[in-house]
This record gives sequence, structure tokens and C-alpha cells, in this order.
Amino acid sequence: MSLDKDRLDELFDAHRFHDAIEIDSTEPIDRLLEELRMMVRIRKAEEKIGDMVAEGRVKCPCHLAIGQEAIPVGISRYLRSSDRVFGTHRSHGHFLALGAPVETLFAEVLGKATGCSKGMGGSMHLFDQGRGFVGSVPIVSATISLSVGAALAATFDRPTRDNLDLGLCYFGDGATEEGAFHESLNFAANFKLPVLFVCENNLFSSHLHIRERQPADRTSRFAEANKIAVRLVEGNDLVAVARASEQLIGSIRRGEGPAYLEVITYRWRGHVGPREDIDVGLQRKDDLSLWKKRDPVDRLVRGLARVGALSDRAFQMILTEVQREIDEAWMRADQAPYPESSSLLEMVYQEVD
Ligand SMILES: Cc1ncc(C[n+]2csc(CCOP(=O)(O)OP(=O)(O)O)c2C)c(N)n1
Repeated sequence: MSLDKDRLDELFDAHRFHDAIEIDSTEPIDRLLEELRMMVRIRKAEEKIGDMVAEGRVKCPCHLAIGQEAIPVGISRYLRSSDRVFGTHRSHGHFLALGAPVETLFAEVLGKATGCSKGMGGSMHLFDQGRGFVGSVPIVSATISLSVGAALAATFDRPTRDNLDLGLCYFGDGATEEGAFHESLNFAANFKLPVLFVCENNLFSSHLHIRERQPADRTSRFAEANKIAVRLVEGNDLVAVARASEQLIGSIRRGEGPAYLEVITYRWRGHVGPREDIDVGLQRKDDLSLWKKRDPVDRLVRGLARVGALSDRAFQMILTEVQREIDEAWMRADQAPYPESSSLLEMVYQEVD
């Protein structure tokens, strides 16, 4: 094992973490089964979108997070609708894990009026304010500073600094190479703001590996430099993600200041689009088959089976039910109308008194 504390060590090793995840008696099984269903829902929704991109039915650029499902599901366990969650260009899972309907995602990628952004945004502009999803945008790192502002606003709402709502931003390891990221960490730390920074470190920014871009691969070193509390976990282990989230979100709500959760994971598809073998026009060089053994869904299924909580038949039933849900949601989204061209300006200008 490397002695460099800025390295990810075994978390980086594709040969590790293939086992069933550990489920102990403190984990309510019903909740885990619901979370498994959510992970399957996210995966199948993204597979459907990928297929529809390949068929030319979906025209907007779609960045799939297949292989990363445990992260938003584990974190969302401890979120509430008054929190302010911000996503990225790769946010289908962040959006769905908060309970947003699959149909509003499908309609959005199809540009339909029933989409979560009325069909005007596409895959990278998702929005569900009622569920606390304030938005995702394609500009790398742009939402990090917005989440810090939202966290500042949350402190105005509850000046006692007790049971605070939080700002939360998901971002990739590539976003840590932007200035706004560093300014945001500094500001949040200095003013002890209730914000959770979630770095989904999938090792790649487009086709470039983090070891080709940075002198070290553990991004939470930047949070430590700002005296921010850090947890670093294996991101394909639902229970590990949820436990770290519970601890960090608890301390943020108590007014103890920002926290940084770094979750190590891997995306199975290329940077954009449905292909597994091509990344930004280049042949993929990494060993995807090894990383697939870290499948967060399969590891959870095996963990549940090991404690006698899930039979093969019960899992097949979940797969069938979710597939039906996905097919029906796609059908409704597909049949929905496109927005009227007359509505275009409604989305740009607002009446003021
Ligand atoms: C400011 C900015 N620079 C570059 C891009 C082009 N771009 C889009 S996604 C991406 C890679 C981001 O990688 P990362 O933040 O690690 O997220 P991941 O795609 O791995 O989820 C880049 C360079 C952009 N959208 N915005």
C-alpha cells in the first residue's frame, strides 16, 4: 500500500471491492430493498436513454452514470425536500434518487412539454424544486458555488443554526480543477456554511485519467487544506455511502460547518453517449470488465441474499416491475406534446411589478 496520503490506495485498485457488501443487523432491510429498487430504476432508466440515443430518438447529449447508482441513493436517504441539491452534466441519478418521476426525465430528454424543464433543457438541465433539486447545468463546477450561496441562504432561514437545511453539490473529479471549486471551499469553510460537497471521483474527466491531470488522485486533500471535515468511501457500496452521509449531514445540520464526501466510483459508458468502448472518440484503454465486478447493484443484491433478505425470484420480480414502470413512463413521455413555440419567451422573461 502506498504511504502517500494524497493517493487513493486500494480504493483505486480495480481488483478490489468485488465482494458482496456487508449488511449488519442495524440496517433496516425494507429500506435497503427500496433503495435497491431505486438503484435498479436509475440503471434501467439510463439504459433506456442510452438505447434511445443509439436509435437516434434522443437528440440531446446524454452523459450516463451507469455504475455510479449507489451514490445518490445512499446520500438521498438523509436529504429532505427543503434542502437545496445541485447536479452536473451527469445528473439523471441525482434527480431520480430524490423521487422525481422517471417520466419527467424521459420527457425532458425528448424535449417534450411534460419534461421537468418543460422540454427546454434536455438531459443536462434537470429541475425539481418541490423535491429540493434546484438544478443541474453542463458547465463543469458551476453549481458548486451556487450550492454555497444556497447554503448561505439556508442560514438566513434558520438563524439559530439548528437543524439546518443544507446546500449540496455533486461534482466530478474534473471539477476540482476549476477555480470556482477552490473559492467555494474557502468561502464555505470560512463562514461555516451548511454545505455538503460530494465529489464523485470516477477517475476520469472526459477521456483523461486523473493521474494524467493531477499530481495526486485524492481530491479531498483540497477540503482538508480548508479545514473541512472529510470522509472518503468506496462509492459502489450503498451502505458505506449512506453511513458516511448520515455522519456528515448530521454535523452540517447541527451547524458544525461544511463537509466533503469523496466517493470513488466508475462510469461504465463513455463520457457522453451510450458506448462502452469509445470515450470522446478514442478507444477506451481501461479494463472495464474488472470495474464491472464492483457493480453497486450486484454487490447489494449479493449482500441482501447473504443475510437471507432477497431470493433470486424476489430480485427477478423487482427487475420485471421496474422494467414495466420504465416502459410505461417512456410510452407516456413519447406520446406527450412538444412545447408550443409561443412558450419559448415565457421561459426567458418574467413580468415584474
Ligand atoms: C467549464 C467547462 N469546461 C469544460 C467543459 C467540457 N466538459 C464537460 S464534462 C467534462 C468532464 C468533467 O469531468 P468530471 O468533472 O470528472 O465529471 P464526470 O464527467 O467524470 O462525471 C468536461 C471537460 C465544460 N462543460 N465546462
